[in-house]
Amino acid sequence: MAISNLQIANIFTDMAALLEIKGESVFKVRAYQRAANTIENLEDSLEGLVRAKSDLKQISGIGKAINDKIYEYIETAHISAYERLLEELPEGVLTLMTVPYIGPKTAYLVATQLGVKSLEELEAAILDNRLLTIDGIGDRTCQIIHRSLLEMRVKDQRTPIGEALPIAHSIIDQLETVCDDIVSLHIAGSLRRWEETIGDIDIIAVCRDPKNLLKVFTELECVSEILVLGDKKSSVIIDSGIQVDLRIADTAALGAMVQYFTGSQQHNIRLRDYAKAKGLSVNEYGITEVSTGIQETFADETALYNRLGLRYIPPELRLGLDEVEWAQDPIECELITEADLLGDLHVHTDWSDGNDSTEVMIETASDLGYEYIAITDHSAGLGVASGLSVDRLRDRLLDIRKLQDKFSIKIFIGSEVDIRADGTLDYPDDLLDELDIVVASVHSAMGQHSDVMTQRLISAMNHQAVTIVGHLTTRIIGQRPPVQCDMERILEEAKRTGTALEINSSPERLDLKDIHARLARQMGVPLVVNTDSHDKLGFLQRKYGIAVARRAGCLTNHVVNTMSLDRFTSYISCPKPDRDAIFVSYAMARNN
Ligand code: DGT
Ligand code: CA
Ligand code: CA
Ligand code: ZN
Repeated sequence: MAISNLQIANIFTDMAALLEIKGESVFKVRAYQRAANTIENLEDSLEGLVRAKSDLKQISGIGKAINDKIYEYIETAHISAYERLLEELPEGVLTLMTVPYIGPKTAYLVATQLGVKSLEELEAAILDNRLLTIDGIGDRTCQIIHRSLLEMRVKDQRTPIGEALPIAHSIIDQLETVCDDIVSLHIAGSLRRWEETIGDIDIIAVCRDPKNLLKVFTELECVSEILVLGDKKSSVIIDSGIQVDLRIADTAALGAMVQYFTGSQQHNIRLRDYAKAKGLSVNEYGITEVSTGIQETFADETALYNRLGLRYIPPELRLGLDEVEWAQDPIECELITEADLLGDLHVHTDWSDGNDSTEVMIETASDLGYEYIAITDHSAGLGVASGLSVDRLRDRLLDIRKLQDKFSIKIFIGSEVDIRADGTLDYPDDLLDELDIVVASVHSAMGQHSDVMTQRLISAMNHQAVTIVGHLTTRIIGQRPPVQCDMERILEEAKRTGTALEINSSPERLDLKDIHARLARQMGVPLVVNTDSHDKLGFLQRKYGIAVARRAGCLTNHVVNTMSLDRFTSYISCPKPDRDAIFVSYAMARNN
């Protein structure tokens, strides 16, 4: 069986946690965290590299000790140091650490003092208040841990889009390889709508030999269970546990088929109600005039929407909200696209927890055609690996200023600064003043009460130096719940203080999420679509952030980093509360 990079990365992540519990040096712990991070983002397979006898120490973030352990694992399927660590520590520690808000220290205490070894035992300890006897766990934390436990139970049923989309593309590639008769393949369902999680993957095919396609689909190597093998549809479960449905359509009627199976169900209901009022009835085969019973078919979706007197509705908007009204507006308005972005304002390098050098990150942004980029490594605060101390950031400013001579893309000097638990920032004001861009984010004390968290975020937004609030709710989809806060108040304050809010494109975050981004857009809050890239491939994730912006109904001009360099420079040079006026005039000029 092939050994995946992720398997190895997970072992090093565990080792870092176990070493931390044992009280090993921060240096050593970070070395393992860094190695795990590097490996997760590595393009080449470690197994392949080891089989080719490559020196893994050439990879930045991998030293001798890690190199040897990777060789050991691939050659023997064991890492003895890891197994020794597991033996030394009480049973259950690693299981407990899968619960959000339970870190290594807490896991150790819970396992040793309460003898808790499983998630069921953890729940029992919560219910009879034993968990409260652990140092550092109060009522509030206990409630949050309980909520996380309940969320973990429902979690595994839906797949985050960041996992589902590459899988769908890989299945499409495989089908095209094994079947010559395919005319076209189309993604439908929630995946086409860019929902943040996907129940099952829906694919629609036009094929000269449908029977054969439906059969070879069930014979793909990744298929672990066949649910249906029919004439018009097959359904399978693949090895990652996801269901995939493949349906056959006719070319002439493809439009109605794709429209129907793209959904959402609520959108389809709205559309049918709207059609009914015009004496028409819509189904997956076409549109029928009720009075005559005559059915028309449509080769594409645009023709179908147009027949109803509507403009084409992008799948991202098919939420069953106001999109049918939107599509009646005679004024064309194009949703934002990836090509509209002219800069990225949240980027990490190997100076903090990124994996690529500053130059590589700048080059990549430049190749994307960006006019500007902000380098925003972490501040030194608690909770973030290898943030920059005040002195190191000062050195860094000089460094980056020098780099500017080599590039035509404008490099903004910035930082992702921790918003501390009390709402203050993690660098002194005079240093913050020297930065062009400050992304302020929460990385610690995420379990605060809603009132405290709301006030914490508002304090940060009131700081003159804060350009953007990053990944506002800190959620990790399916793993860490969002912080509790009063979103409407925060949006009002963002508008009032002239602070932009980030749509973080990382598919495990998507933060702000679609409905909050929509509310922000409606309230006139400036938005920014950032990738939060930790390596050069990270920039490709902008497609997920753009999808959130599109689902929020954003046009180009609702998003600040679509401004030209000149306009953006005047935007950030302006004292904060006045920035809103610049944004409003930009947003009013639709699609200029
Ligand atoms: P998922 O898979 O839970 O992430 O969400 P969808 O939207 O992909 O749902 P799925 O796979 O059950 O069906 C795909 C689309 O087909 C759905 O968005 C709308 C349409 N559809 C399926 N079943 C029904 C139905 O019973 N009624 C209506 N109106 N539409 C349906
Ligand atoms: Ca689906
Ligand atoms: Ca389905
Ligand atoms: Zn962050």
